[in-house]
Amino acid sequence: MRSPCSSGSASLLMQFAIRTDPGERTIVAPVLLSGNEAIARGAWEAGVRFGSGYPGTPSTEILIALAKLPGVRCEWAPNEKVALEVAIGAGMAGHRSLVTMKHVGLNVAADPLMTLAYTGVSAGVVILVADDPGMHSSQNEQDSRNWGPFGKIPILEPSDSAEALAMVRDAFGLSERLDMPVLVRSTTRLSHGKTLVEVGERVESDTPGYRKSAAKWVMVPGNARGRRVDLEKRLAAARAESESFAYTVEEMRDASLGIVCSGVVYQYVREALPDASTLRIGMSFPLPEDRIREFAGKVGRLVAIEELDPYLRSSLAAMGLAVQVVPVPHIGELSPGRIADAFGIAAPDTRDPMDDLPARPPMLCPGCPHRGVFAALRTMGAVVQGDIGCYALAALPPLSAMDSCVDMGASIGMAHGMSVVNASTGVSGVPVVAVIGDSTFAHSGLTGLLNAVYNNTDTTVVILDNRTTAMTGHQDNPFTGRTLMGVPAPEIDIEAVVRALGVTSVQTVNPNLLKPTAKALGEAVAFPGVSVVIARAPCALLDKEPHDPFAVDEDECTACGECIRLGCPAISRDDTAKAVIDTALCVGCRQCVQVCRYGAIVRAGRACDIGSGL
Ligand SMILES: Cc1ncc(C[n+]2csc(CCOP(=O)(O)OP(=O)(O)O)c2C)c(N)n1
Repeated sequence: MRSPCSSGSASLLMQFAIRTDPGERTIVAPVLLSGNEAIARGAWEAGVRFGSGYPGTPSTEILIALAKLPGVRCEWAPNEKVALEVAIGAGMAGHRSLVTMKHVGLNVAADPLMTLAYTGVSAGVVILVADDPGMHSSQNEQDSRNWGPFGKIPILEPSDSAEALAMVRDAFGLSERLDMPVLVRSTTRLSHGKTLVEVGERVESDTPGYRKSAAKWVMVPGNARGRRVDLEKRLAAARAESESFAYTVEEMRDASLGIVCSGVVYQYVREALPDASTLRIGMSFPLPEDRIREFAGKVGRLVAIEELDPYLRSSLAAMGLAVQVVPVPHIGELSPGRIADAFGIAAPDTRDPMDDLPARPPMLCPGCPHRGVFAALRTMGAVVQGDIGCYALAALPPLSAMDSCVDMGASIGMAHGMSVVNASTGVSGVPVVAVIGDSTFAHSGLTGLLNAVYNNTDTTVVILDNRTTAMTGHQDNPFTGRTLMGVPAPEIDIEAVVRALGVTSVQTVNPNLLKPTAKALGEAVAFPGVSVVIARAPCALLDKEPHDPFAVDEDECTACGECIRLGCPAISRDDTAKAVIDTALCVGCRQCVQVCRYGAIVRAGRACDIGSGL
């Protein structure tokens, strides 16, 4: 497998797939696809006509790729719960539907998910959930296989791009046969790694449209009890499907060691333990217990190797099998080297080339408009309840201007909770401020704001409106005025939304202008009640206009470090501790110009002139 990388375009996916040979026959050549591209292709080949999701690494590219394929409508939903509900409705109306999200997104979608197992589906509904072992870009790591037994939902786990395509393609038929949603679990390496894939043709599905059935769709207690019993029958059918599932593959080699594994871990096992026999599980819920017993009967030592939770090991032990415990880590991402270490054998050459690179802590980009807000909040000494987005980087030095980051939307609730306590314990003078991005506000900030207004505290909310969902790669959201299909959409007015939620103190500022931003924040925290500041300036990466860079006039620089404290990657110190600006990185946002009390930051051309004595 290649190391994680961003995916290519879906149109390439179409072009490379089909070509003509010298005899003018159409042939389908293998193509190199990322797991995410293969998932999109598999859904498309299954005749999927609707896709919905919310961005989240490592799942984001799936829906972007699917949206570029013909005959499919794809939508970004404001959050994962809505995405799933929309897909349930589309499936109910007869369109095969794919829903995509990252692992934490499934927590948000858990409410409809848990009842969807009861109702079942009409046209197939497949939920693609991408886990992030090792937390490359997540606030926690979760093993989504646990949703299988918890939610009583079949789970498929592809081990490379080819299987991802085939399993997703087949998952829709499985969903319809079982009358159940099907969950496909990916992980970062599968989603972003690339392997060869044989693509096929699209087969239009002919699932019927909506048929009224209150007993199936109206989950009031009287009906839900009946569906709960019925669910057991459907689970029994799922167990039978698991036993004959084509993507559960036994490979007998040296029978002294038998490894049960699933997903991308299979690739690591093959590399680390090439002689071991393997049982690669394609459907990890319900497990193919007969096939596992059969495999266990053929091997000496039986070991389960898996990423994150001991899901397989516990299941095998619960089946009464003598599964041995090998200390493979259950925290973080696995690798062939980590598996070899756990078995006490010399690792193949599996050193990660990244190990030799110097650490490069993530930072807000040069010219990021979020920086101006955090510079002001730090000066105010505010307690800043943070949220999830690029702006979480403001928690790192030198800005160090964020006090929490828990989950999407948490900032407003946490700020309100702290304000409740501060008011009752008489703590005053320390402003409590929530900061939340535009996409995150749409995702789950609205209800937190409604709560703060309803329960009335002195809470200030800063909405960092950079006109995009930047952290996951610039996806549109309800406030940007464009859909995932690239067509104009109503541009929802944040000010109007905030006022409609009952906020009377609403200001909009350009956060690149530091003084007006600080003034607005000062007024907002002094306001009795809930106040909102909308800090609006486009993400620096979206601004394609060339801007003249700035440079430091070394004669004027006093090495005070004020500009350094902005945490701009373009600014560093020279060996005399004076500031220097890398003009190749500087985008000319002027934030540093505004904090320099000595007028030492000037247009790059002028600094050169001064430096050369002209
Ligand atoms: C429940 C959940 N869904 C998705 C994500 C992935 N994710 C992290 S931040 C973010 C949105 C960031 O956009 P925004 O709030 O506008 O801030 P920006 O990055 O643009 O500053 C997303 C989609 C997540 N961490 N948790």
